[in-house]
Formats: sequence, structure tokens, C-alpha cells
Amino acid sequence: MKLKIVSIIVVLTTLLAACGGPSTSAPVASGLPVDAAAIAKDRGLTPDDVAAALKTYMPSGKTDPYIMFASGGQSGQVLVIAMPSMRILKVIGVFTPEPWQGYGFGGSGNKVLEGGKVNGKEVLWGDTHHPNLSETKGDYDGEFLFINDKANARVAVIDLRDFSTKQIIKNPNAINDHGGAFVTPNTEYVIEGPQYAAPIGWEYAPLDQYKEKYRGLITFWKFDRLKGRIDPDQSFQIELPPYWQDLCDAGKGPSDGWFFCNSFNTELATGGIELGNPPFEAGTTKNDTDYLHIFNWKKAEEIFKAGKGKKINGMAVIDLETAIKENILYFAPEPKSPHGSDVTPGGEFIVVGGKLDPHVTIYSFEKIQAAIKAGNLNKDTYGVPVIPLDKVMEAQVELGLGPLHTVFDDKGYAYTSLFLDSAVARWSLGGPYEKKHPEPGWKLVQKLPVQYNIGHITAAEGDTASPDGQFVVALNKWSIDRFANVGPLLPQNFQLVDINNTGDKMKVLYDMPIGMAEPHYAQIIKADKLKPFEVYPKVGWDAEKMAVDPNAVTDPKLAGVKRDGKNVTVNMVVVRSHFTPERVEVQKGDHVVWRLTSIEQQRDATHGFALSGYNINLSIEPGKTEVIEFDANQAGTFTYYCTEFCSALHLEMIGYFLVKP
Ligand code: CUK
Ligand code: CUA
Repeated sequence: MKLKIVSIIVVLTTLLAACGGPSTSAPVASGLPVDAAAIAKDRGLTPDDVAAALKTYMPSGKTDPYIMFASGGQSGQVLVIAMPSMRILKVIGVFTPEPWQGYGFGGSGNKVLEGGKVNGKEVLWGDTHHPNLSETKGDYDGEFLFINDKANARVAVIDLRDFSTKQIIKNPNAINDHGGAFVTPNTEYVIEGPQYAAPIGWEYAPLDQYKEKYRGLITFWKFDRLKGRIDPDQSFQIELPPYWQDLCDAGKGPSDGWFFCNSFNTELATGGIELGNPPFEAGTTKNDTDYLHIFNWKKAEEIFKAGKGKKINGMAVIDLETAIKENILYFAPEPKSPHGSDVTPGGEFIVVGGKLDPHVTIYSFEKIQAAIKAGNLNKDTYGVPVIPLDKVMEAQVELGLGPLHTVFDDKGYAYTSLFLDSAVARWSLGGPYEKKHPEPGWKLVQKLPVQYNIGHITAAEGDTASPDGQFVVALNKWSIDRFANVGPLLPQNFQLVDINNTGDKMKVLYDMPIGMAEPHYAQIIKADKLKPFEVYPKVGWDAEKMAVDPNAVTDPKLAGVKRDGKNVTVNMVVVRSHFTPERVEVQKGDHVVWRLTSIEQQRDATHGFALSGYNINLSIEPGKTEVIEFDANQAGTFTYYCTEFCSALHLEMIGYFLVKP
């Protein structure tokens, strides 16, 4: 396959050269030229363009080798994108109702969304930042996906058997988060790191009591793989100083059992530009260093299991004093407005960027351990031991302006996003990685311009114990001149970068507009690690419980309407191209339980169910059962109909819902 592509490129480039390079002539008006070289010439494509097109082209009917899960930013959703063709396969409804999936319009998705209530109030959107795939031994296992909602401190669990959200959990003690959802190497915990400090439980406290009352709080959500749910009773939190903890990553290999978060605002700035105080942007950047937070989570787990956490709002919290006394928490200085905290594939080093520092700083886990063992550490204002930077720093590499996040490949290179430079920096890792690449040790190798203002960066399995290389995606915040003008709100720009060669040969292959929100992070998994259902395994499947609904009615002869006083039960069977029953008549004020089961078994034979006037809309995939419950409080004549064009007589797939006054 590879050989074939190469030979096509050779043929095309030879043809191009023969044509004397790109032409400047106008497109052919009378239809497209049929000859490939003529097309390239006509469109002014360079040999590089042609190669990029071939590398990303996926012929009809062929599927891509990689799948990217990207945060959907302030849409609250998750995007599923095939790579390298960069085709969007799916938008998964997570924190925001998603009509296409019937998520949040009466069916089982409503129960999931209810888990995300904040003090009893429905919050039907989220600001998703960091999707994280479940891992086994530090590698993606393709079973689950987790994502945080920065705006409201919530974490969601998505089951990759059917790519749908199964749980949203509200953090009872935090009102915003950021450094989540990051998993430990065997998905023992899904970790939700904090961001902007607030009193625990976000009770009111004036800002002049910031130092005493405001706190950071990191949450270790226990994941029960068998149930596919986070178990809050087995989860715990650690109280932190009110610095703004930021991005986090779990240790692996030698550093398994440890967890690392960068932070900023060790200045304890509280803003108030309107009062003559320095604005946050100045107040939080005064200090030359902030603190890398180093957690011994295995020790914290022991302390929690020994019952040493205090229950606050139902959640066990290890207070700061205990965390210090039990050697759970250490600091190490990090230069100028750090961002990002990324552990190398082998778990030996932690890479931290600096928004206002041109370097990445590399910390050695071995040196951290040695410094902890040696003891004699100074303490910060809150009594947390601080390991001096020169004791733990392995290297610093000057990359350029605004290094943020770092991912890795299989050749011993690291890739760091440079926000201010609008570039991807490829640099070589030293230590045990040195023999994998031609460069001598820690060294900048190439800066590839991207368009523009890159935030996160992601690589094929690039944050696991065994990265794949091949591709990097630059998640650019600005797109400026890359796409047709669609008004003042522009899409973000995902740029696919080819990293197959060593040295300074990275190339941008493709621009992909994301016109629905600003994604932050994304992860890329080998497609064949995912084993989703083709149809639900049994007819009558309850997708929320991932089991058969014992009340599902699967025989059209048993379908119908039953009444018990004011309670009406509708058992409906759904199959091409009719609902049974097709008439449902109730009295105004009746309480209706309406159970719909698709007895379809054929792949892609999905039906919808829209009930006019009652804000009900379901997606009923083959085998699925959905239950809706409502009071028939509007009298009148209503229709229900199928919203998926399922057959030639799809328009006839309707019924009448009559509510007698
Ligand atoms: S953050 Cu957005 S670019 Cu939320 Cu991970 Cu760094
Ligand atoms: Cu069922 Cu259209």
C-alpha cells in the first residue's frame, strides 16, 4: 500500500515536472480534466500538495486507521474524527442535549444529564477540555472515555461499546475544574484537577480572606470498570493551597503511583482592576516561578482507606495538614507562568511548558525521589515541602515563545505547541530516548509554522506508554485566513501534521475547520482497539443500564395501551415502517409511561420518535428500548413520527396521540 502511494507520487511529480510546474491558468470551465497530472496542474498544486492529498485521501468504503476523540469545547460535547482523512464520524452528546441522539429529550439520556445538576439546578451545557481514554498498563484499551466540564466541575463517563454518555458526576466541593479528566495507568482513578480557587463547597467568603479560606482541591474519582461508573463512595479529594492548579498527568512505569500538576498564581492574586489592584493577568505573573505539584496518590489512597479523610458534602477530603504529614504532596518550582505537565512514555520525566518562558523544563522522577529521600526541604507558605529546581531538573530546552503542551512519538521526539510562535516544536529527548533518533540529546530539531495560535497538540497514542508516531494534530485556536469567511465568529483549525520522517521534515498535510466550539485537548487511538456494538446485543436493550430492560415488550401482539386509574402505560414496538400501536388516546392529566422497543436487528436501521408539543425526541437504534414518562397536561391532537428516513415508507411511520380534554 505504502509502495503504491509512493509510486503514484513519483508518477505525479514526474508529470508535474513535465508540465513545467503549477499552472496559473484559469480552471477549465467545461468540466474537470480527467487526467491526474492535468488536475494538479490546473489547480496549481505542488508535488507536496499532491503527496499531502494522497496521504489523507480515503477512498469510498475504506476506513481510517486512527480515531481521534476531541473535546467539543463550550459545545459540551465530544467529537469523533477519523484520521488521517479528518472526517467527522460523530458528535457525542455529553453535557449538552443532542437531539440527533435523542439525548436529553425524554429518554434515558435525561437520567444521565440529571447527574450533572448543580445544587439541584439543571446545567445543560459544559466546557469540555480534556478527553481521556481508559488505559491498561499505560496504553489505551478502547473501553471508556472520560471528559471534564471546566465551567461547573463535572466529569462524564462515555462507554465506547455504544459511544454514548453513561454518567455525569458533579464535584460536590468544587465549582470549576481544569486538570481533568486524566486517568492513572490502569484507570484506577479518573482525576479531576482544580483551577480557580474557591472555598471548599464554594460557600461565600470575601476575597480579603483568600489566603485563609480559599483552597485548591484535587479529586480522585474511583472508576469501577465492571459497572462502567465512577463510584463516589470510593473516591477522595486532597485539599491544596489556593494556587491555581492547571494541567495534570499521571506517572507511569517507574513513576506509577504519582501524579503531577503544574500551577500558577502562587502570588495569590485576587484581581480587582476596578479598585486599582493589578489585574489578574499582571497579578498572577509576578513571580518568577510557580509550583509543580507532585502527588503520591498511592499513599493518598492508603490514607483515605485508613479513614483519615474528613467528609465534606459527602466526599472524603484529606486536608492539607494530613497531606503534608503523610508525605503525599511536594512542590518543585517551575519557570514563568507554567502550562502543561506531560509525562514521557517511559515515565522517567515530566515536561512543563511556560506561557511566558521560551523553554520547556524537564524534571527527572528519579531526582525527585532522591531529593525527597534526602529530606531537609524548605516549606512554602502553607507548609508544603519544596524541592529546589536544581535538584530535580534534568534539562531545559529553548523552543520558542509560549510553549504549552507536549506529546511524544515512537522515535524519541517530543512535540510541543508554541502558542505565541504559532508553531509546533519537534525536539529530541535525551536519556534513554537518545538512541532512538539521530540527534544528540535534548535539542530543538524543527519549528513548523501552524495557522494559528496553537493550544493543545495531540499525537497518535502520543501520551501513552507506547506512542505510535505517524501523525500530530495541531489544535489551533485561530484560523484567520484559512477558510472562506463565515462572519466574525471563525472556526478553529485542526491541522494534521506528518511526522513520519526524522529530523526537520515535519509537514502540514491538511486543515480541518471545527465550526462548533473551541476544542482543547484530543486523543488519537488505533481504530482497531475499539470494539463497539454494531447493533445492541439483545432486543429490549436499555442503553443506560447496558442490560436488557425486563419490561421491554418485543412482540407487536403484546403492544398496546393499558390504563390503571390515572396511570397509562404504552408498550410500543417499533419496526420498519410502523409504530404499534398507531393510536394512543389518553385523558388530560393522565400520567403516561411510554416504552418503545425497536425489534430491528439490521445494522443502521435506526428509527426516531418525535412527539409534537411535548418536547420529546428519541433515537431508537436496532434493539434499543427507551422509556419516557410525562403528564399529558395539554389536551389536543398530537402526532408522533419517525425522524430517521428509515425506509421508502418512512413518511408513513406515524401515529396519533389524542389527549381528551
Ligand atoms: S488547556 Cu486549552 S490550550 Cu484547558 Cu488543556 Cu492548554
Ligand atoms: Cu422509522 Cu423513519
